[in-house]
Amino acid sequence: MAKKLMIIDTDCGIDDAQAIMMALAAPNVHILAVTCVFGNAAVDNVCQNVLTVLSVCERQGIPVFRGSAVPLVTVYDHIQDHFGSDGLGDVIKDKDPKWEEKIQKEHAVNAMVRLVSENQNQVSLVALGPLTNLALAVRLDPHFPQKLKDLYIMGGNMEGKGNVRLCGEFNFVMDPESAYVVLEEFLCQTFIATWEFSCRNALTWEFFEELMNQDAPAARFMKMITSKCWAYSKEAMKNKRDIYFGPGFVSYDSYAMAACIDGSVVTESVECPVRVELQGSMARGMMVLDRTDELKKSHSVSVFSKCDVARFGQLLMESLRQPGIK
Ligand SMILES: [Ca+2]
Repeated sequence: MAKKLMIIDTDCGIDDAQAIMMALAAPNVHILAVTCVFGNAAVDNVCQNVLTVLSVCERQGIPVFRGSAVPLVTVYDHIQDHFGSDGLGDVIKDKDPKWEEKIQKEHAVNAMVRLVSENQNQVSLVALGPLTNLALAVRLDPHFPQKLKDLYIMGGNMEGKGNVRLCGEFNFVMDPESAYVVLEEFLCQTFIATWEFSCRNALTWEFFEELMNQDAPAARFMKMITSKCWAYSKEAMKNKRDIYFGPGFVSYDSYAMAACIDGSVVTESVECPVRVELQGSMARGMMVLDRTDELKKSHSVSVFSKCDVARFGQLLMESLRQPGIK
């Protein structure tokens, strides 16, 4: 069976690391590139984090590209240290002083445009951070979206609930203009795993323990980076998320990735046009679902609403059993 070609665009925090490992573990996936964007950490940190993840899984052959360091219009406001200031829980001591030499010289956006042009209608793009690189790609090449096979996004919201803002999700709030451009101009098949979708399909903390305590380098690495991170602390999560959705462990980016790897993970979706709000003091960056066709848009997207949590959990488990026996 031909492998699924994939480009992963990431702002590599802990959940991105988990999602990348899931792609690395998937036997049906060939990763063409990992492209980096600011978000959970500054873009240079993101590059280092991706290199670290690839090294833990012994997959250093996959090219890593540096992309946007700031949003399209606004200033990069590092609103919270959700996963620590380096994006991976601030626990990694031995940073590689030569990391920059391992990053490709080509800019991430140029690489995306090139790789997708070379493999037209074959590449799945999985976007796990702010959508700045994607917005720039469609500006560089207006035909970029139609050359994609499909697009998977972790971001936005579907019930008007937000994490970093009252009704705004982190990736979209970090660069609302880019999210707007992508959702207006990427007319390819598009799948969205929103914040609420991930939270509604949380796994139990018992599952989290079992996941982290597997006997493999990837699991030990994940256990280390989640060890001091409040976002992975059962006790510390008595916050907005628990108030809305009840307790549980959520690996946000992994849902979009799992859906790309195995479509059967998603069992129900809402098909409708969507738009990102760019104005307002409360709703800027919020995604709205147009179920009554008020916007008169020609393009609909699939917004995930239900997930096969058991299958999702299985993909997570397998992802931390790396590197596998060769
Ligand atoms: Ca992310």
